[in-house]
Amino acid sequence: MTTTAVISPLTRIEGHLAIHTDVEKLASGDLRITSARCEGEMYRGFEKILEGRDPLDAQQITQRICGVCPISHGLASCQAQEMAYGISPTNNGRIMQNLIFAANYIQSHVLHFYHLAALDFVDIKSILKYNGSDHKLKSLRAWVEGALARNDTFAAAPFLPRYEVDQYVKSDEANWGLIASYVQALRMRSIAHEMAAVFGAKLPHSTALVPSGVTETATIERILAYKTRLNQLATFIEETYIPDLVTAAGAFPQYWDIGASYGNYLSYGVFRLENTTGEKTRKFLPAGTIINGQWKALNPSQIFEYVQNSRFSSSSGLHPFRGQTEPSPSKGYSWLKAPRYDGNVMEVGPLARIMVGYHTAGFEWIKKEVDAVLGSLQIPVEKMNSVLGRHLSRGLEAKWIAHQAYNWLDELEIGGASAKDYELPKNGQGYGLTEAPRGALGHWVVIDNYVINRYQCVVPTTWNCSPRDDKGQPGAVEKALEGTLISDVKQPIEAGRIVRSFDPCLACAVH
Ligand code: NFE
Ligand code: MG
Repeated sequence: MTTTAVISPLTRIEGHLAIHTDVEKLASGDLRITSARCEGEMYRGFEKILEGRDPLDAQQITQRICGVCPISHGLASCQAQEMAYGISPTNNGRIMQNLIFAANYIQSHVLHFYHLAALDFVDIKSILKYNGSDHKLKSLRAWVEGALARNDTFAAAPFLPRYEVDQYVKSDEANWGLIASYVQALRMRSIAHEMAAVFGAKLPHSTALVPSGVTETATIERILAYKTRLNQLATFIEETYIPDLVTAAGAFPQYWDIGASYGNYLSYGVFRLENTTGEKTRKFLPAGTIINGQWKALNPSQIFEYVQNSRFSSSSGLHPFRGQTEPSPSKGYSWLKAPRYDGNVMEVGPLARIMVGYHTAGFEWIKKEVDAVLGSLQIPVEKMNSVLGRHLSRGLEAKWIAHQAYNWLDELEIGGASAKDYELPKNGQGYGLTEAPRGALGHWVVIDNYVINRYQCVVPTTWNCSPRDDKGQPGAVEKALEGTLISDVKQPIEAGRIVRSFDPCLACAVH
């Protein structure tokens, strides 16, 4: 017997995503997802908005694609323009860009674990049983009680589980600890935003990012303002985030075996360590691809976007330098295009960065770090291709980036040049490749007669949540859902956990 399970909207992500699955009942009585379709439910049109505008508007306008990862879009745009203008960043400009980006990364990873994904695992209703003396938890309990007494489920959300299933952390003490971290994480995110604003002027959408660097200068006061906040975040990551991650992994060990996708990974590399632009630039986390278990260098000419199953009438299979964005609402099943690398479906994101780094020559430190953690958990590296592997990757990255940010602060030269002067060319083209917190992000710009002629963004969640391509290959999330056993078609929490492990941002994906 075949039936369907639908999650629409999929909450606790950014943007509008629906998940449609076909489910079969096995002879054993188990329910199993046989196929899945990810539907990006809205169109935004940033690529069209940019056409005809001054190229220097792009790093400001594209930041508005998303309030969670604006710095990624701003920096991808700056790098695309650097290539088009034939310029490179200054030393201080590049380092301050890294510091702003590091803060945005930490904010995003903390957001995802605590405020988006954790409620798939934590029994948030246990707050109603709280009998301890922590004043924050007591006031939270009173707030939820009040909302429930008024029958105001809107106010009580997100402190009510969407699904009434017996699949949450069992111990009240463990739940209360995780809920306390949830509350603390809100404060940590605001500290991360302040930290980004030290060199970025404001957050979420930084006004300071420009091709070749930033508009702020490095002063002792700013370095100290950044460092005091970094100290708090680094402590939170080490003493709260990573231990909570280990607690969650220990409570749900089956999720090392659930949610595997193709095992093909793409990373553009992130945090420039030298003053150049392009795929050869040395970075803190490296660029590369893994296809069928084989590491290969990144070749950006292998990126194409397909639209046979997407709501676009554009030609299918175009490289982003020739990309088109022609909406066609009655066609296909998603507002996402389907990016492919040399025809392959690729997973992007923290897991992809870590698996690429794990196999990249010269980055043995990544392998050593990952092996040490997996050794302590007694998990083989093959199981990283899973729900828990994705969560662990995010936590590890947050730790590494926080540590590295101290080095960048030390490298800043007080009062050094933050950016360069340059002439805008009449014609030109360029691309900027970076890694947003959610994965590989590229912007491609073509300039004609001083204005943007074409602008294409290929975004992390467009890779992960893509619909089927012209060959019928399911996207990475669609593939990860196939074969999953679920306990209830009306409450498919298992599917929600898989999709959220990718940290989707549909606002970005449809751009
Ligand atoms: Ni809107 Fe973004 C990140 C980008 S995701 S969050 O990270 O680019 O698709
Ligand atoms: Mg696009």
